Amino acid sequence: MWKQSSKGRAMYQPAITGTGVFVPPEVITNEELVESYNWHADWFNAEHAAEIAAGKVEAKEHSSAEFIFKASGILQRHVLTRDGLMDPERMYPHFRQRSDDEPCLMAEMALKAAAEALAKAGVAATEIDLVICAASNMERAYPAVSIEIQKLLGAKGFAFDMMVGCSSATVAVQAASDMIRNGSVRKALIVSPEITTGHIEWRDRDCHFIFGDACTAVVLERAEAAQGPLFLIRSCRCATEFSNNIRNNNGFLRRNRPDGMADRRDMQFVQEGRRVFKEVVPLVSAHILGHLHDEGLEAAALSRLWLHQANKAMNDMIGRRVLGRDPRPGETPNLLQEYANTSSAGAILAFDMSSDGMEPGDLGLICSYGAGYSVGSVLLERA
Ligand code: CO8
Repeated sequence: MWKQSSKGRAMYQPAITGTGVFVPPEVITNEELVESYNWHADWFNAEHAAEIAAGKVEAKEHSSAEFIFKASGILQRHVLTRDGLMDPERMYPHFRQRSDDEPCLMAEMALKAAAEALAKAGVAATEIDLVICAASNMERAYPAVSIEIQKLLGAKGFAFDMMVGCSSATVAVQAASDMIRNGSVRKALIVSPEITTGHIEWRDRDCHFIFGDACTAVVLERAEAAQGPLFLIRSCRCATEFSNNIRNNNGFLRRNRPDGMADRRDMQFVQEGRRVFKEVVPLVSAHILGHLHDEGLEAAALSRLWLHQANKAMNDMIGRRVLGRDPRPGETPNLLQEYANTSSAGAILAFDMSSDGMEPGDLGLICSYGAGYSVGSVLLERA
């Protein structure tokens, strides 16, 4: 399945031949989350009673499980550990110190998801010649987490890390599939280990409910090399447009700046949720329709729309705008109730868990969106 490019070089058809998911077993329900947050709010208000009375510090209001489900569609989230983040005086997870000779936490998650994706594809890790670790945050600056994963797998070729917020996995699919199409890479592995619990602000009721931890893995290769069922990658589209509405100021210059090492709110995830909602829905809907238009397709041609799992109301609106009607059950899979927003892993999680029943020739589209702003869509054909 290859053809000549206009310059006479071979071009190959890229395909997704395996996906894998690792979801940590520990769960926090909305009720448990709200109970621990409300303890924290009461403890905070008591600790700062004098400043609150003097109008110098704002008192914290209680969170509510009903609000969380109504505003987001989330009922629970999976987390690497509940240890620490349910402690009202701490409110962030406790991870044990690892030596530099042990796999880092992101690599450990990635290996679990990768094992499943490689097994489904029937590909040995030693056949992989590109590893991309695509996630919204990295555990360290260098050496690249992807290179550690490459070594632990025994993969060949090269590896790099990629950070494009919640769109990291789809931007990585575009990069890897273009390399496969051009022949510079034969088999690629994309992993998205998202430790969202490490950089969300659990002490802020506006966002404490949004995220959960998960890792996804995707194997891409030439369609002609596939050992089993596959999805042809018809095309990819990525777009970015700068916005401060989802931001995290933590970074390597932190200690160099005044108050840089203080416990500052902007060192964790910060967002203008309402504005994100209002601005991203039209951006993503137009992006998907533009992608389909460029492919000469109507939305009716899609049998599945695997959207980023950020907010149920947001995805219902995007589904309606793209399809021009209410999505039918299962057409825009929703996993938010169980997993919450798992950042860049979310859309791949939806694809992995909800692609059954598609027949050869059926089309589906993965679309993720988020910080940046960023949006990435991948048009797939069941083969
Ligand atoms: N309990 C009770 N009341 C609450 C709570 C709570 N937990 N939180 C807020 N309220 C209150 C507010 O204070 C407000 O009160 P008032 O009316 O008195 O001011 C009222 O409820 C309504 O608040 P909002 O207007 O904020 O409520 P919304 O209906 O807009 O819902 C959402 C809030 C759910 C955040 C919604 O706006 C949303 O989903 N927006 C889009 C968010 C989104 O998609 N963001 C993308 C982020 S993902 C991404 O890009 C990845 C980034 C990197 C990953 C980071 C990992 C940690």
